[in-house]
Amino acid sequence: MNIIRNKMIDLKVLGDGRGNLIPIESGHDINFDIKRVYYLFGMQDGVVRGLHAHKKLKQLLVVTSGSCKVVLDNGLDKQEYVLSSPEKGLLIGPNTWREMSQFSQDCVVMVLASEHYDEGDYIRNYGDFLEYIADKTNG
Ligand code: T46
Repeated sequence: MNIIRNKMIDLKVLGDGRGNLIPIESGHDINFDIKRVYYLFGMQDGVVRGLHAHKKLKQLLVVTSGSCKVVLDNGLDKQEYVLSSPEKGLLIGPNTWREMSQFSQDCVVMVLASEHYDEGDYIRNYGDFLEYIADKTNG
């Protein structure tokens, strides 16, 4: 059902005596075209973000500073990830409920997205998400 599998990927680090550089290119490092970039920062203690799924959107999350926890849920199973390195990216496909929490004070989450912003692509109610998945699974 997911066009891309949710998974953590290693990003290619180019480094020299001046520091590090990580390029992320469509078609090379990720298998979708990047139409939008946004980033999350300034999260307070105890905050939970996400709590929604997307019908079509594919994304790569990179925590460029600090750390946070991400729980991904396909309606059957949940998988927990700790993002704490700018050298890792979490690929999230469509039809995946996500919850982000435990943000460190210095956390910055950069997101590369396959589509422009479209509120119509969001499923923001968990019950609706489970129904949506059940409908897809049953044909
Ligand atoms: C996701 C996680 C990781 C826009 O106007 N344009 C945008 O490109 C985005 C992403 C959001 N917005 C508006 C919509 C809301 O009024 O900004 C506000 C906050 O968005 P939201 O509550 O959806 O933020 P998060 O952190 O819960 O979720 C965001 C993305 O929306 C979502 O796609 O996967 O980050």
